[in-house]
Amino acid sequence: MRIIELNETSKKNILENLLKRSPNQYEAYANIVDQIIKDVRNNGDKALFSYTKEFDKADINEANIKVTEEEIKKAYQQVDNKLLEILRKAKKSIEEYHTKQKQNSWFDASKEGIILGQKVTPIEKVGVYVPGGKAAYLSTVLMDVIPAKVAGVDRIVMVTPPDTKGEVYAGTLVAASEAGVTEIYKVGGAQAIAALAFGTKSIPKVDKIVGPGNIYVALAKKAVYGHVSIDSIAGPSEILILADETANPRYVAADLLSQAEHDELASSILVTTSRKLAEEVSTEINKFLESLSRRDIIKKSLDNYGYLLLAKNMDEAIEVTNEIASEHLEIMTKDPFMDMTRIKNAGAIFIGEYSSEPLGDYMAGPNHTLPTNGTAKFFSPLSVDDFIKKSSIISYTKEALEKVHKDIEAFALSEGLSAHANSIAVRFDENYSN
Ligand code: HSO
Ligand code: ZN
Repeated sequence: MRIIELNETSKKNILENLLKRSPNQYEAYANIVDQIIKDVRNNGDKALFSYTKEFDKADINEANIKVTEEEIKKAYQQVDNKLLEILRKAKKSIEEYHTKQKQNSWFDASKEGIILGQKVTPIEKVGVYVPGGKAAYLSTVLMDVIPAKVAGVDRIVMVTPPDTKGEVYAGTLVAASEAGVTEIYKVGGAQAIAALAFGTKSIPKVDKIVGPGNIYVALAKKAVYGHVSIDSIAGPSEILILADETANPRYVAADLLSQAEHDELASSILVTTSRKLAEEVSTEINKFLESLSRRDIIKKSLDNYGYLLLAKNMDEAIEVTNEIASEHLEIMTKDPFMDMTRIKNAGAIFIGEYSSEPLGDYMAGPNHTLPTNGTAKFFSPLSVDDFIKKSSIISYTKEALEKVHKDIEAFALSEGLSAHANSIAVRFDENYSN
């Protein structure tokens, strides 16, 4: 893997190159996606079934679109018991972590005659998109559904594309069922997103759509935003490891490779103050590489978006780490907790040499749906917050309103809004008609 010394030019080039991986680069597909959305919006199920025939080569109709209890039972028979146990263990820790995120409504009556507050309400209906077949990560099914359940979402509607026989991958059905989903439809792609956003005879309209998908799904989510809410648009996986001379090069190499295997567009970056570490990591990567089953994908991803970056000192290393704003950040330095306090931008931060990234993908409990492509500068991990909304609460007594009524009236009149002023004044036997 290439070792690059950090300076203004190399930094600029790397940041530019990394942005090429963003789903924002695929606007060219937006026309096709818009057309599919319009068609499903106008023609409902008819369009939905016909796209499913065209793209998934499956015969789906009103009678077989919804996954039945028998299909779920059959799926359980196909899934290994050991895997089921692991799914249950993961579910437990994801549930525990997300339960801590729950926010309560609050009411504040500290001022005379005034009650102010915030009422927290779960979103009523949520759609969860799950990619088809082997592309479906069972861990992601848990990560998308469990926070919605913890938030108290009433109705979770899952969609996933069928195979050519009109069947859904057994693992997806089992993971969904373990997470508590009972309503699953066999549709995928932009057409499924359109159906969730606008509703068809078979598919209920939801309030928010979450879950990763291919570029058509990502663009469709973007296009229906505003009609419904969406989670963030997930780009390819990323890992950045911040390490000094104390880091174990084998661990660093293995962790860089772990994310590179996701996708040819995945990005794996080491930022280090130690040239020796960078060189050893490069050697270790070559040693591991040949034995890994997805080496072809890994090689492409490392060639395109893999870097071993040499910083002059820890200040520079942390500065570039914050600029890249990686989805995953591992810190393997002398004092990783201290260095963590200087990190401003990262989706998830893994501290110390026994906190390798896949721990967070599967078992630790925090969500693995994280901001990518530098969006950790302004987005957060998927959480219970994504599945709630808040209403403000305001209650004044007559005495409390009396103390401020003149001010409000004057404020309203300064904006030329006499009906606003009047709605306050009328309560004190005055009125504004101008
Ligand atoms: N690392 C991925 C999530 C995942 N990894 C699922 C394995 N399975 C998110 O960036
Ligand atoms: Zn992963």
